[in-house]
Amino acid sequence: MTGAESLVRTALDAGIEVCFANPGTTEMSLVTALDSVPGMRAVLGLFEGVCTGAADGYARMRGKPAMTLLHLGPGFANGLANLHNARRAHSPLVNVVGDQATWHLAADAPLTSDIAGLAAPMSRWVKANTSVQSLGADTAEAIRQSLEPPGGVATLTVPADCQWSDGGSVARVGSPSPRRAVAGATIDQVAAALRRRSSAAILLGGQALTGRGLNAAARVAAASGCRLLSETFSARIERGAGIPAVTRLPYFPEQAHEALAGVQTLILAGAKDPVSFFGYPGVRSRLAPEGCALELLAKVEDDVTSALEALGDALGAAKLTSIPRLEAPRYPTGPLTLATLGGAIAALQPEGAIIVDEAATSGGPYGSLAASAKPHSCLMLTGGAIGQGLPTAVGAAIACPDRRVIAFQADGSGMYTVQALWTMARESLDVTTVLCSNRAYRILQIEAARAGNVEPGPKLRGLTALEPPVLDWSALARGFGVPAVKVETADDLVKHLGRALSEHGPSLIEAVL
Ligand SMILES: Cc1ncc(C[n+]2csc(CCOP(=O)(O)OP(=O)(O)O)c2C)c(N)n1
Repeated sequence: MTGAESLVRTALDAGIEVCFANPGTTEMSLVTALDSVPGMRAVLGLFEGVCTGAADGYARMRGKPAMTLLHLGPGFANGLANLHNARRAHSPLVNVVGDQATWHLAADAPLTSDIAGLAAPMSRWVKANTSVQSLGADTAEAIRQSLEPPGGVATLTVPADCQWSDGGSVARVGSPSPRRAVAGATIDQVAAALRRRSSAAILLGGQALTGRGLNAAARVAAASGCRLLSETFSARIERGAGIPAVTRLPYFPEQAHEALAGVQTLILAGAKDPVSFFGYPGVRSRLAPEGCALELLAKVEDDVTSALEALGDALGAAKLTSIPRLEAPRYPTGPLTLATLGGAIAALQPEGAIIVDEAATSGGPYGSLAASAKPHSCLMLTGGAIGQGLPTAVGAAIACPDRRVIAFQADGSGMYTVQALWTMARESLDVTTVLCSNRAYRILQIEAARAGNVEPGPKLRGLTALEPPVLDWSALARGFGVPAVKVETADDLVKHLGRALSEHGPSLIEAVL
């Protein structure tokens, strides 16, 4: 068995089913092994950020890692921004990065670089494999490390000669540690705080945003009268009719302060003490009001859902009865605005849809309507590194082929990893992209205005406008093999979105705002 075959067999035995790849010469033995050892789906991404973002989306939906296969330092570096988002999402993910043959490293050939140095900031575990004999075991350890709660990015570099040489052996993946159970004393302490304080809120993150977590949190809220908030950017949140709704902590600090105003005790359940996305002059980093007491119920790596359930029991909470109604969908008509755009998606999204939300400033109204739409999962931009949406949609569609994916996508962000459209076409994925064409980096224009720059100069205007020339998204999508239309009214959006969602395969609707 070659080293490459030992790696693929070890991964297959551990349940890894997909490899998102953009290979080069130093990975060709691994590519060959993907044929000689059948069983793993190999998906080509035309930019490494597509591969890493897709692996992130896959992990968020399946709770287990996909593999990426990337080419040396430069190829790996192209995937870093989406690995940053994956790290913030606590997604289990295994990067396999080819390296020069062990004996060729010292020659310092042009593509040689410090891959471990590039990997460290975005990975929880990095190892350089150095022998064919240990490649199976190194692969198994990478997989185990990715699965250690709450999940994370593991990166293994594999020299070309360790891949092609004989002498490989399959290794078994050790069990990751279970999630830590929250101590009874902590549950009692938080229950006491909830009984004592009139104004408390629970900030939910990670596992707390699963259906089970949200139900448990809603019981706690019903019994104690506390408010429920979710972190601003969730890796995954279950939402819609029948699922308890929570208030998303707003992005801008003034609005976040408002959402938290009057909270005397903030309980953290799988979320961190919330901070402002950026520092602004005269604005504190922390968002909770001064003097607000913090209670840590569970860290993101803990068994957060069981802790919430135990908290409900400690408070004597009843079973959950009231759940949001499904409001009859009303199809918007008239001009295309953010409200009609959001209304069309909320009305038409099928049950069980996966919404990948990188709509940026175009997403606000939809966010408020989503709680009463059909139940769905929503994946958000966890690390703020834009260009996550389209790749994550690819990964989510491959993870869940029987669910419809809607990529709700801002135009500026979409351009970073636009090649993901080609993978959607190549793999015939059921992804409907609703592209919000506002032809600007609107958020940066808003930030400039907030900073007092109300009359932007030509450079600021030039660096935040995406026209001229206008990005012809319908033409771009068609160029990547994805059928596309351009719509300029709500009526046309409803018509084309309805049709796109009823057909198999990818499509893109360019919504001109
Ligand atoms: C990788 C990366 N590069 C640059 C930025 C800075 N940035 C944040 S938002 C943004 C523009 C977003 O524009 P768009 O996606 O069109 O959304 P809009 O603000 O127009 O709604 C940029 C360039 C970033 N966050 N991440």
